[in-house]
Amino acid sequence: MTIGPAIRRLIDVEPEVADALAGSRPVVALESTIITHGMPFPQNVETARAVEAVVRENGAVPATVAILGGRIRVGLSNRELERLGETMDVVKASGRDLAAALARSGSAGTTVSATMLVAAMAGIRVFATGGVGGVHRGAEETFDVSADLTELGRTEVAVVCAGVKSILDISKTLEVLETQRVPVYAFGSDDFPAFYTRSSGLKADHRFDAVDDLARAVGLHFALGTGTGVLVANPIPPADALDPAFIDGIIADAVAEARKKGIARKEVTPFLLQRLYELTGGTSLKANIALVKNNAALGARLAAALALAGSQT
Ligand code: PSU
Ligand code: MN
Repeated sequence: MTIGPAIRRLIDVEPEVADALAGSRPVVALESTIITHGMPFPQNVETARAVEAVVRENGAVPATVAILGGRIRVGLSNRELERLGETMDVVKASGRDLAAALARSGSAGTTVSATMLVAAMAGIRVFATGGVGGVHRGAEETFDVSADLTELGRTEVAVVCAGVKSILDISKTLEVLETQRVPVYAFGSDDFPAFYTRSSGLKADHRFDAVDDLARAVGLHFALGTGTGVLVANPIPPADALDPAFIDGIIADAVAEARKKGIARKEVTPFLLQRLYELTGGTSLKANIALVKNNAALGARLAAALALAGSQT
């Protein structure tokens, strides 16, 4: 994708973020569907702020992406984060919804797919979140495959996540990433993590134990001009991980309920996330907050290592 002045005119980049980018200093993009549809108020706003603070503590500038009042925004103020988190009925925008949200002068939380797209337009290479979308269970019937995977297959951004939740079919998700030529790098583990737990029981393609080594691989992936993103899978810290039997049972119940109710398309993931929160009595939320912060720290360290490597070449 060529990012010309016409596209830049549609994006408002916060001055601090713009300065950092102009000076090739580390910036980490953050998504906002996690705020609007991924967590309840007020923990969503508290987490969004805490995550920005973690990015700063680890040496990078945070750039939360959202659509506010018909403008694509890269970097939000505290007040704007709060308004986004407390407003009910904000739209969930994946990449394909961006133009319609702008045309209606609306506001929207951006998913991983939309945030990757905007990050690439703004020149941001690293993006941290909790979990990415993937291939849903039963996709052989429903065809429900998240646009996040398609985006990873065509947009050069490294997405740091804690793997994917087993609300998804993790094995099929890894198959689609392989098909799309998206490398999966696990940090400090041989296994691909399953969000609430450190292992999905499936291996990641590559393991890196040091941030510098991870940054080398990510930097080379982009230098090769392969045109695809990178999925960095960072397992939840051991102290915050949930018991697999406990969470898997609850996930199975939530998935069955969604199926029974005929929930489809973009409603599926928000429905499941909400039910997990309710059925675990908030335990899932605590784990979720811990792993997002952990990913924000790794994202910032990765962005810093990439910026340093860039300044030495
Ligand atoms: N998975 C999570 N938490 C989230 C999401 C997914 O554990 O908040 C959000 C992200 O914004 C992701 C989106 O990009 O849901 C995927 O939605 P869908 O499955 O409809 O593509
Ligand atoms: Mn879907």
